Amino acid sequence: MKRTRESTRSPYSRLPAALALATTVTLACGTVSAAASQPSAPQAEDHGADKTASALSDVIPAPTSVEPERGAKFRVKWNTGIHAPRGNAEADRVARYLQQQLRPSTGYGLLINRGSPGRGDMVLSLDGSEQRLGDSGYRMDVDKERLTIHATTSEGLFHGVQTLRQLLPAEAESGSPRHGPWKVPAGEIVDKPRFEHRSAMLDVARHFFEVEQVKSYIDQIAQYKINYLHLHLTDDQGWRIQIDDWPKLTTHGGSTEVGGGDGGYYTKREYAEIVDYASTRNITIVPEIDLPGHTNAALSSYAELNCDGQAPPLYTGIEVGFSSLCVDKEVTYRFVDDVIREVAAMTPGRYLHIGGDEADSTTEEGYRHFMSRVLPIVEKYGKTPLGWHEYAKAEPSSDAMVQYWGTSNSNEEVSKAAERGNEILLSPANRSYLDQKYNEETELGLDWAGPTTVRESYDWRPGSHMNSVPEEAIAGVEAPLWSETLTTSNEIEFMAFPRLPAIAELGWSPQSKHDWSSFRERLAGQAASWQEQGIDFYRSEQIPWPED
Ligand code: NGO
Repeated sequence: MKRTRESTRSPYSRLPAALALATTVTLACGTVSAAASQPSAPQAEDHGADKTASALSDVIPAPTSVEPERGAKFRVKWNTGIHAPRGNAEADRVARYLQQQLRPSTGYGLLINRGSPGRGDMVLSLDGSEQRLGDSGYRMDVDKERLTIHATTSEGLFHGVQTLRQLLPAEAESGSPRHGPWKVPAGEIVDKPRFEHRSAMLDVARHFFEVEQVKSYIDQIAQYKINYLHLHLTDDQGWRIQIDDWPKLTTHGGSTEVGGGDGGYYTKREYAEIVDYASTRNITIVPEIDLPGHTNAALSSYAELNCDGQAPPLYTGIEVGFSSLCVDKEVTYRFVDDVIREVAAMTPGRYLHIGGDEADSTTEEGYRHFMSRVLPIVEKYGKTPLGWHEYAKAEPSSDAMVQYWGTSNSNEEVSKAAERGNEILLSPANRSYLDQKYNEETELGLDWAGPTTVRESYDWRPGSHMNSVPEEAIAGVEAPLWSETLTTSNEIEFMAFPRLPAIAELGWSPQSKHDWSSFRERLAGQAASWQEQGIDFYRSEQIPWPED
């Protein structure tokens, strides 16, 4: 990440010096304003060598179908416009997003027009001709004259724009003026997701991350067509979301983190800012309030929530399973009702995650009783429950979603839940947990389910991963990033890249495109773009990275 605290203990290399220098270069004709509102002068055009590294198929996640054409490439030029359909605010937003992405590096105005598309324009089209693509798919047509992204919704357009970003030279991702030419290979891409639910998770409870850090992660995951960000907002070490009816949750319960740092929390305004920002990146936030275990921060804030009426001290270690709300006290359900009501009111998305994992200090009977009271509360406030797979034993109603986080390929409760009609979200810890070390030498991360190499995170099949859970029951995949050992954005990036794109591909691309040897090549092709974006990543030996 470019703008946040630097890690002092990360074992990975920084940007190569040459690259860091290159980001300060200005164009030969002088500095081009990144905020240009008029097309730049023609002399800003760069007629240098064609740096387009990519072929039309060099995209992650792998598109459903790619048909390259031999013809001349499309070229973004000083007078290229972005054509958006008239009278569609959402499509306009995507057009502005594309403009903002490419202005700083190209220095071009990339003006938005809503009349008839001009020659040489980038066209965003919602012409309704692509019903087969569903709400999320797109078709991209590229020839010398024009680049068109067709979709049925702005979501599809947004996905097409992510593909376009990967097809341009990596320098297009720079935050400062760079030399073109800005070419895109000719041909056609037809693309739509395999699974509806493609999620990342960030644990802001073990270590707190500021709003800007969360936004930065949102930007990073959106480029791989992730459409949900699950925020793990509460745990033993911290309560991170303002609840008006129970203010000490944050003033006391949010005041520390693992290792004893200052912690922090999101005010409702800040949280709304995250939700809104995510929505402009086609990402829905799924808030998690982990219950009834993982609640020491709440128990420490309010003595009455404890069975013995004694508030425990705040906790800054990394053990799990020792805390539980008092399932026999009525105040517990008033508390949960208030919290869920307030969190539901802050959540435009469908799902509210109620945790349910590792409730080792709650009896089996107490757990079922607790869930039987809490699940209807979630529904009362208009949300669909989502929970870690342990909560399946409480038999949530059939529209609830169950998140599998185990390391084996079978789980009876999960199979039964699928039979009852629950959708299953897959985040197998030994495959998709981004907090697991890459190998024994990795300084950051945990290793209870790993270590997990890039190949291991890619080489599994979501459709048949769980015995007796058919593909039809799989909602999608999630890549959780727990933060016991992570304190900076650089560290988040180092654990997420390159494994997050692996999970993103499993969620988006058809099984027929699942191919490790192709994936590792395409992943290597992303490195230059990550460097331009300031993303720190792990240089796994399994990937043929280009030489610096
Ligand atoms: C487990 C545990 C979390 C840990 C994580 C670390 C789940 C669902 N509960 O996953 O509390 O942070 O592992 O990898």
